[in-house]
Amino acid sequence: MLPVQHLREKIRETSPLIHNITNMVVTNFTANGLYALGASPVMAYAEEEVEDMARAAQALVLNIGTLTQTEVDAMLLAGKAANKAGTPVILDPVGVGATPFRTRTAKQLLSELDISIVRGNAGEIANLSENEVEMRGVDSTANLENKAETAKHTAETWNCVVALTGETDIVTDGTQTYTLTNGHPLQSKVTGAGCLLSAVTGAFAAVHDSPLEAAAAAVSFYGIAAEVAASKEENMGPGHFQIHFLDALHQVTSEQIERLSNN
Ligand code: ATP
Ligand code: TZP
Ligand code: MG
Ligand code: MG
Repeated sequence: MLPVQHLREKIRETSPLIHNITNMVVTNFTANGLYALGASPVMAYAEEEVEDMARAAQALVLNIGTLTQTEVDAMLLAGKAANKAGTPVILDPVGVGATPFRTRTAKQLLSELDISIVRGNAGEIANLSENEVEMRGVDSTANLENKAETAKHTAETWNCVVALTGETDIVTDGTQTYTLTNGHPLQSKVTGAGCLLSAVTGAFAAVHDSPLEAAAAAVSFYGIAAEVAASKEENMGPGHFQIHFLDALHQVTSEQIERLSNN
């Protein structure tokens, strides 16, 4: 059994500081989602301060959704400071495969930094190893035959934990693999659902030594919160879902975690 409830409580008790260098689309949603979970978000991008902020944080989340070269330089500085401090670094390789700049940058971050966990959709994870999968902007169009093999291969290639998400979620370190099925289709109709999950994964990694268990517990908790949110109204659309989802990240009970968990 994954320690989902235990880690969620630990986040609420210790309120870990999560340093995000993320994209301009999801910044506010990410900060609100981390607050709802019980963590402390901070967004800091300037080269003059990213090393100090990364050293002060309990996790660093790098997200290349709207990257610029200046931001990439700051990510490298922050990542090296976090590595030196032993702070977990999470990468969301948004849109890898859509343009050469994104692919090159994600691979550079993975080569030069010690990344604990990569969280992405099927197309992004496939494009991080030798596969070339078509992307529609930041969305995956991949209909991969074997997502578990793809995730494992990327985990082995970069020596990290990989969380490949979608209708079914795969979390693996290349040796041990969790297949998780909580979640709701409305998550794919809200921008930032993946980006916030990467930040939430950072919060779980901040309070647990095993990146594999932390990532799997984060994905499980997040999917349960989505199901709780979607159950609040009949015929719910993406707008109301987004609000109910933030509430659920805050309000999901231990009884709901136990009852709804599909692991
Ligand atoms: P994309 O850009 O392809 O939407 P993403 O980076 O937003 O990808 P997702 O793979 O959509 O990330 O994952 C975000 C969350 O949404 C995960 O918790 C995942 O389990 C959930 N999710 C996405 N699609 C579905 C679905 N059809 N059914 C259930 N859960 C889903
Ligand atoms: N464009 C650049 S970043 C971004 C968009 C739409 C947000 C992507 O968020 P997610 O969580 O991958 O859906
Ligand atoms: Mg999405
Ligand atoms: Mg994404």
